[in-house]
Amino acid sequence: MREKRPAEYQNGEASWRPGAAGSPESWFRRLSVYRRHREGSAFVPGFKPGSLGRRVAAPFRRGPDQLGNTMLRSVRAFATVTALLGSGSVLAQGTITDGAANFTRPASSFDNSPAGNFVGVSATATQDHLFESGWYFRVSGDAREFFFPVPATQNYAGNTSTLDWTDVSARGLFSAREIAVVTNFNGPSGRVEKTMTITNLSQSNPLVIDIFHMLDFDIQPTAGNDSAVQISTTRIGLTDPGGVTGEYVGISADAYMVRPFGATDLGTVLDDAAVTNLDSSGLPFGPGDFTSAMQWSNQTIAPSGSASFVIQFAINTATVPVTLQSFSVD
Ligand SMILES: [Ca+2]
Ligand SMILES: [Ca+2]
Ligand SMILES: [Ca+2]
Repeated sequence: MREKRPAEYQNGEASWRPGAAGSPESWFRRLSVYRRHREGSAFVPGFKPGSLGRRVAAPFRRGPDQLGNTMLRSVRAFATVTALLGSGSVLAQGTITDGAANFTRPASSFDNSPAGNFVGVSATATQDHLFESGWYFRVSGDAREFFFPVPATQNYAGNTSTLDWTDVSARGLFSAREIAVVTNFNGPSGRVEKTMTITNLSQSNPLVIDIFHMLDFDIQPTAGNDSAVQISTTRIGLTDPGGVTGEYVGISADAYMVRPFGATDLGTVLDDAAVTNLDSSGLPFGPGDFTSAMQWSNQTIAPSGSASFVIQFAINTATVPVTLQSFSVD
């Protein structure tokens, strides 16, 4: 249930202040959020897409000439978003299921607002406790991070999805495979584990890369009142006043960061034009609208070698504090 945004816009006026309006990245991100609200608006009593649409669209009425070159990318993106808004259909990438628990990647799962749904894991089975969940990377020398684009192939079978990128972002540097598994537990409760394996396409040069995973939990029934604490180094526990709990762990990650949803949240800083390094700050958090990310820093992958990075997120059950090595080289 996408109750987050209506509350966000009511109590989050600070994030809409004029001073924040100059960032094309933040505007595009808000447009993406808006798009998904449109996708889910039928399920959000009281949501008023019209008023929000005017607010979001306002800076674009000034036109690209006044906004500078950096705005052009967002204007193009806006055209894409507008096309999606007009399509009237919501294409899902796929769903994996185990008993009542299921994890879905909606249409916009491989962009700068990587949507995800995680339902069937709380007493109200329709409650969706996940807003966004996605991977980002920064190759050594890059001036910023990048999200993983739509995979070359996607397979969803039972409780497991397998995504393959034969050449991530067509840079000729590395391929990738993500395997995600959803596990149902009693309670109800459930957990998703994602393993991202990066393979260096060069037979002669090491690949030095930073890997990020971003997670925006919206613990229901209300998104904007989540609290979070540090359980262990890169393992985070969340609570909602209604009783639902969450956990997020980056196994053997080097750092985490937690920030409230808004102009400096993790989805925004991992998509802006600057290098971002997580500094394990932001906990304890809340109550507020939680966003978070994990970082594996400066990973060196040998020529033709591979390395794997693992995250888990869970609702109403624990993540498994895996002690297995997350890094391996073939
Ligand atoms: Ca909450
Ligand atoms: Ca950044
Ligand atoms: Ca959140």
